[in-house]
Amino acid sequence: MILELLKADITELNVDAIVNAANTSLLGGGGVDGAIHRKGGKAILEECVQIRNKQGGCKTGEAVITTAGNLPSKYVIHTVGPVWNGDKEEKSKLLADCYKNSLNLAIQNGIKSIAFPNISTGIYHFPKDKAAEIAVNTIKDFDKSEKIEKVIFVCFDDENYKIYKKLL
Ligand code: AR6
Repeated sequence: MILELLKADITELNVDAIVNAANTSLLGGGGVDGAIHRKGGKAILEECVQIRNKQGGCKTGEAVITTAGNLPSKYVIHTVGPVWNGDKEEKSKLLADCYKNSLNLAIQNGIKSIAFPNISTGIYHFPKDKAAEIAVNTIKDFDKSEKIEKVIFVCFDDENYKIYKKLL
């Protein structure tokens, strides 16, 4: 598994799957979620609504998959990061679950290249250095890593980019 670091807008990447930092409603929001739905168009939202009707949204730490509408990637994997408050251990575990469950879903769908945003580090206020450590360690320790060819960490802001550059 190749690990790559990019400072970019994740909606512009031509990879098998981009990951969305969604919320439990799956109905869109601000940040990267807003950008993905805006650029991807209504096909993504329609599939999210179907998933909601079937299973009632997506729990924190879990992941669901849709096609990518008008985006250059083939799929969007929507995962829900934890809101940072209080229980650090519980929130850290949930953030690691986001990365693991997204990778497992990727493997189930034959995805070879996947791009992650810095889940929970925007509106959900997870400390950026701690989140980056969890992201990198979880990906490095992933037990089925031979099934994925490339993981791209996509940073949007300078602070995250600097943190990841140091870690990687
Ligand atoms: N490409 C890549 N990264 C981006 C982009 C982009 N186009 N836009 C923002 N980021 P956030 P969260 C980065 O707030 O903290 C939504 O309303 C951003 O700099 O998008 O998990 C959802 O619906 C930050 O580092 O997600 C939820 O309600 C990272 O993406 C809530 O926000 C994550 O920031 C989720 O909050």
